[in-house]
Amino acid sequence: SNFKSIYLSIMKNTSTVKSTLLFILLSLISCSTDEKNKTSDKPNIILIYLDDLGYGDVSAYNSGTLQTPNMDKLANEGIKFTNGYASSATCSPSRYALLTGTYPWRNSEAKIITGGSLIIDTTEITIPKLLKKNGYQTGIVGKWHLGLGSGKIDYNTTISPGPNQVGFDYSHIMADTQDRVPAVYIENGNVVNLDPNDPIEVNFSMNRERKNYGLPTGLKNPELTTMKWHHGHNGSIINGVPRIGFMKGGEKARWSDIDMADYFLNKAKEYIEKKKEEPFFLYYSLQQPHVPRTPHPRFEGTSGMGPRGDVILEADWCIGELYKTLESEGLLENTLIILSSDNGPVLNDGYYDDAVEKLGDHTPAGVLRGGKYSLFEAGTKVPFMAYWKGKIAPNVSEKIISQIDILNSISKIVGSDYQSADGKDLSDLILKNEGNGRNELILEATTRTAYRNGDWTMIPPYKGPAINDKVNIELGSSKEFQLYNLKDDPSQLNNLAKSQPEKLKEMLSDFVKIRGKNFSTVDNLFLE
Ligand code: NG6
Ligand code: CA
Repeated sequence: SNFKSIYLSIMKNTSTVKSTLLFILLSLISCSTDEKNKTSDKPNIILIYLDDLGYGDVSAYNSGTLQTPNMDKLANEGIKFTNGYASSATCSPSRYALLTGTYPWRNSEAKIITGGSLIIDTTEITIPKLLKKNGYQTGIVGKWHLGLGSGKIDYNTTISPGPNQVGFDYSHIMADTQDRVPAVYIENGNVVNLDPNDPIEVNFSMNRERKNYGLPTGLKNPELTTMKWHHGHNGSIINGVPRIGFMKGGEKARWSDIDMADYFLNKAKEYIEKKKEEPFFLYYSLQQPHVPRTPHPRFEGTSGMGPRGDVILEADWCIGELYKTLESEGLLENTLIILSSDNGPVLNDGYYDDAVEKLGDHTPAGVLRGGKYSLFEAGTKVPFMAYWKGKIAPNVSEKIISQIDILNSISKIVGSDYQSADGKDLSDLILKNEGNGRNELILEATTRTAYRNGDWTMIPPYKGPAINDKVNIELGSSKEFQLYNLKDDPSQLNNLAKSQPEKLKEMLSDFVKIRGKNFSTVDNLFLE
């Protein structure tokens, strides 16, 4: 080869030739370090996103009864945020905000989806789209829940638009949630294992005559269920689990609930193994611990807390396996991992599954008030951590960070100029624990909004129940203004709205500046 002949000719040495050799060698070395630096400018990025995992469900956040060593490793050896927020207290709006860097209340369609259309406009900038423009391969494995198609979805053709139309080169998803039909996986728009002779039909209409539509239902045939429904979830029974909605056909395509964790993990691992040569972005979106909680038998009984605890341990194991894959592929030093959850915890979300009965001393929300669906802290304050071996030093940060900041931060990290209007570039905070977090943040829960600024949080008055009795969670709605100082009162027990009228006024006015005046269901707000 060329190298060999240069080498050999040089070996017939004179001292000038020797120094030339040295020069060539040095430039080769420096060139290869350049190459390396280049790749670490574009690290692989993995977003691990859990579904309904609470602030107190990770032992790094709440050293209690449930042990999550693999998530703890990322939190303790990376940066652990103790004021990290999902944008919303439910799934679809949070996921919309995560991928677009835009507040979900700006998009009237960003509400919990049940068989609905794609809520991201195909012209919107998303994390995968931005990364694709910057030379990344982009994949999603797991729960989507951002809608598919436009109008009625035909599951028997290639479904579009979906993840592949908003920036993902590769997608292997479940459409909405594990408790909704159709219980099938969809790869790049096509239902996996679909038999054309057994087409899938789905409907979610609660008015129609359900008794004879599709598979037996939880409503009519509760004796066929192995998991009992508590509220909602009385539609088609699949694998003994009654779901939201009704389904016909697609028998060979139906997923196995107990294998779902392994299934998605394997797809995620395969993706990494296939794409490792070039920078990749993987959105690994786990289904746990959302209902129905169906741990693989390997995890049954492992937490002593019933299926909810078991699937958290299962998810933690999956995260450990993913980590091992990165390690054995030699990718850890060049991979940024961000882990968070789409909203806070809930125990009974529609099935009798012992989540309440076997909870014991575990506190899924830690000391926080509320839970999923709530404007109180536990609705949106979630585990939030970033890990990059050799790059991010172990740190705990109390700075405020939101999932809408991930897009802007990633944009900066990969050298792009794009910044969404609502998000902040917090890349220095994430990578170096430097600089400030956010000062302020709008929080959302089922279309209601609240405002955090510094140590304070303000919830304007809302009509509607204070508690959702079915799930037994305080929603944060009250006819009174609420004002809390989170530093002194992280559990939001002392409403200071009456004793601190000046602070309330200031908070309200700052809130309205971002949110606009149309934010409350109570009309008699004394806005100036
Ligand atoms: C609710 C479901 C709940 C859960 C939620 C979505 C009923 C009564 N409740 O409508 O079980 O599926 O939607 O959760 O059907 S989320 O985490 O995806 O937002
Ligand atoms: Ca969720």
